[in-house]
Amino acid sequence: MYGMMNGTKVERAQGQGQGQGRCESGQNVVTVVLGAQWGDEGKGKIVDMLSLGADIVARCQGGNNAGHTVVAEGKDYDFHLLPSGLVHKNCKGLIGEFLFLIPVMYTKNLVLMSMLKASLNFAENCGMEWFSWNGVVLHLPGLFEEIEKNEAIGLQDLRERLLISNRAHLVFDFHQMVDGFQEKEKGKQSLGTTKKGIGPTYSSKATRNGLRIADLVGEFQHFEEKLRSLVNLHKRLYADLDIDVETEVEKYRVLAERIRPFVTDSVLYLNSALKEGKNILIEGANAVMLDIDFGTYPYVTSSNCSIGGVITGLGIPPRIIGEVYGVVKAYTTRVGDGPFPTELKNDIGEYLQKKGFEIGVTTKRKRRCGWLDLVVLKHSVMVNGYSALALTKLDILEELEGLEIGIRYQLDGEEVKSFPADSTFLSRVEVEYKNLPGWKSPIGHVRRFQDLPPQAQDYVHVIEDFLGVPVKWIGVGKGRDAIIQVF
Ligand code: 2SA
Ligand code: GDP
Ligand code: MG
Repeated sequence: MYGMMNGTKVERAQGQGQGQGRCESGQNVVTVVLGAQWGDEGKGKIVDMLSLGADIVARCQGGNNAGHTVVAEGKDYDFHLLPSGLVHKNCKGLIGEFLFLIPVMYTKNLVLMSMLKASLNFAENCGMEWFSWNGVVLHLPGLFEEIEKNEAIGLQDLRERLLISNRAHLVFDFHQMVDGFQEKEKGKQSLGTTKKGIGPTYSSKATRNGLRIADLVGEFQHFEEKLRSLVNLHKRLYADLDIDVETEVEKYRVLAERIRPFVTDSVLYLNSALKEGKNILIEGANAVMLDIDFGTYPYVTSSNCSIGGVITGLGIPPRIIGEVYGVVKAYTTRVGDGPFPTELKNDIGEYLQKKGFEIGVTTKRKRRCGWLDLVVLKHSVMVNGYSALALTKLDILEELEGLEIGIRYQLDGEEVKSFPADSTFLSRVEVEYKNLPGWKSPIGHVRRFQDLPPQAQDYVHVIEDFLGVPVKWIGVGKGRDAIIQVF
């Protein structure tokens, strides 16, 4: 099965993108899941699904600005620092059986949802570990809060599976306050950040004033000196900053002991795990259009949310990366400020927001909504080189009469050939659309591509043909099983 793009066949080959595999040297490869638009594409759901075949699920960048949802076992989980894969519970007694089952599934290319469901009992008993890697910025009070919240709703053994990189940077409460101040100072030019202190923490990292987990669990006196100096630096910059440094020092004296058991050298750990044949799944946070280099700067977050961030945020060699899955929402959303060429400030935008329940998982802000933008996605494909796509939330379009897909930008009558680096320029472009008919029938129950209405199939083909990348999964509902595996 294939589509065409500039004469290029978009093969949907059996075996392509089957999750974990092996590179030429026989070593296991790492599977990566990345957001292909402005975030909230449904990465959490896809990571949850793929983590059935993973021993390790890791985050490599961002902080608790991210919000990933998993709907499973009748519960809605939201993760911010914890990777979404950990809904699958730990029971060390069954690791052997689980590791045996996965290679059998892969060699026979039978990673169909029915098989996955049949193996659920094993997967739910896997010994999966999860990590916050060096590229992540950690607000430790937020991390423990998140762990406790998830323990309270039944997620077991979280602490036994937790590992933290000694190179991860710490987000302090004053970073979060500064985030708020900076937004206020910007006034009308504000970025609409989550105010989780992400930008100020990455700033401290880049100016080499930041404090890392290694500092915290090292000689506490050295940590205290560095913390006092970082506080003073921020107080000099922001006169209104109200920090009781003595309380902060004592708070971190306690947190140092709480976090110590989980700290590891991630480079050594991950490379050893790969040699031992462990399957590693990386959950990207945020998305390519929020990437500090390739996104709609300055309306971006402060990490590399594209493929580069996986390497710098993990400490693994690039050739070990296997499949790179891009998660694409069937329309576009953006939360926060910044240009959004296909935004719909009308009834259809409102319909998408309501029907799609487009509300920020971290801040509860309404997400802005618009048509699918293939210009954005073309840029995203070039940056990340996806092996296949997961197209989510196709069900949200099911009531619409007619659909539009952005296929070209124009400015002053001229075609814009590359994705604009200048956000002012981007805010002025006009979008050329391809019109498609809607299918006007529910698709939430559909589990095979051929059972989708022909108009919905066409919608998927247009995307594949334009981008030259096959769509491997189609989301038709928020639940774990509401997905079509196309090949
Ligand atoms: P920040 O806080 O410095 O990273 O904000 C900078 C920009 O990045 C956007 N951003 C996000 N966009 C989509 N989803 C995110 N996570 C939450 C979610 C967002 C929420 O899952 O819904 O709850 O509001 C996320 N995190 C950061 C942000 O809106 C700024 O435009
Ligand atoms: P992430 O940040 O990419 O993990 O995405 P979020 O969790 O922030 O937002 C995605 C939202 O869409 C969540 O509420 C999911 O439960 C929901 N979702 C994911 N896939 C689908 C789908 O295929 N259909 C529907 N209706 N909802 C979905
Ligand atoms: Mg999100």
